[in-house]
Amino acid sequence: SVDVVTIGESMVLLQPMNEGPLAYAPLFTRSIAGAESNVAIGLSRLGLKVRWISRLGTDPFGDLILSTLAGEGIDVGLAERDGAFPTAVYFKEFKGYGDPNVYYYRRGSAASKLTADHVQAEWFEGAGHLHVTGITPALGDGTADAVRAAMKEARKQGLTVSFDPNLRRKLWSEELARETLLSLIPLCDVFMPGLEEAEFLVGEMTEEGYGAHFLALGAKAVVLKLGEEGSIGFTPMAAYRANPRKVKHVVDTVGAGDAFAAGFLSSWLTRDPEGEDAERLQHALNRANLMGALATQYKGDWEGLPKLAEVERLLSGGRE
Ligand code: KDG
Repeated sequence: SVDVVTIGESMVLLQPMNEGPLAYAPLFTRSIAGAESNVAIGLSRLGLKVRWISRLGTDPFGDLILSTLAGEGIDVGLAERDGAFPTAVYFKEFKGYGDPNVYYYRRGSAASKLTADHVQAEWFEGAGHLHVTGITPALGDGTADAVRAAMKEARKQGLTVSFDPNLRRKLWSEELARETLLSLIPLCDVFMPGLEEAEFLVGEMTEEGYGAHFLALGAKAVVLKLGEEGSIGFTPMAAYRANPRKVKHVVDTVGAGDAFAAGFLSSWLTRDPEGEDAERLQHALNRANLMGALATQYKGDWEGLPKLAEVERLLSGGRE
């Protein structure tokens, strides 16, 4: 059986060895990344069984992504290969402060050719939960339909669904992004936007206002990421604010939201679902904040993510 299925594009990631303008970066390290596979790695390290679904070229970079994720214990057996289109690549540019810039080389990739016709009932068989993001619907002509079809099929088979809007402004227009992301919220159980994304979607409100608004759209839990301020979660029964986990030195913020999602879901999906909402939110948000914080301390989207024993040690007061 599988705890979590996730669907989305992963790319080869090239990171300059040094800070500074990408145009003058002569040396790179090579990794892989993608919001959904970052979540998959986080969940797998925390002890959950994860299946990752995507489309890759029949190229060496596709092989690299598969072997990396398989090496993390993730089931990649249902990922498709497509000989007609390539695996995508992206680059980071480190400035030495703030969020790194990202440059995508992904238009026309194998994953961007995902359509609703590809969505298979077997992707969800024996699984408990589906995690999707707002990146996939931004990728191609049919990818939004594919995400919608996957969310519906998952629900039909009794899975719960989480949705991180992961707004990537470089990938689509504001109007289409807003309309599409809003239309997917009623299909999810757990909606996990950042504060800026919430504002992008529905305009400026209080945190409580966002919670109430997204619950009214159909989510059963809303998790608002507040960055350095921590996070706050809402269900119809409860609200809980979790203090941020302080970090000594931020190296790379890319992937922190995915680590947060993995931390939240690893708790939310596995602890007593009959428990009190406030207590469930407290446990899940504290783990999520820790995971997000740890992800920022290492270069790369997921390399710094901890295993479960380390998370438990740190949350019970252990030192970093
Ligand atoms: O959340 C991290 C992602 O942004 C990164 O891995 C690349 O998937 C990616 C994307 O589309 O931005």
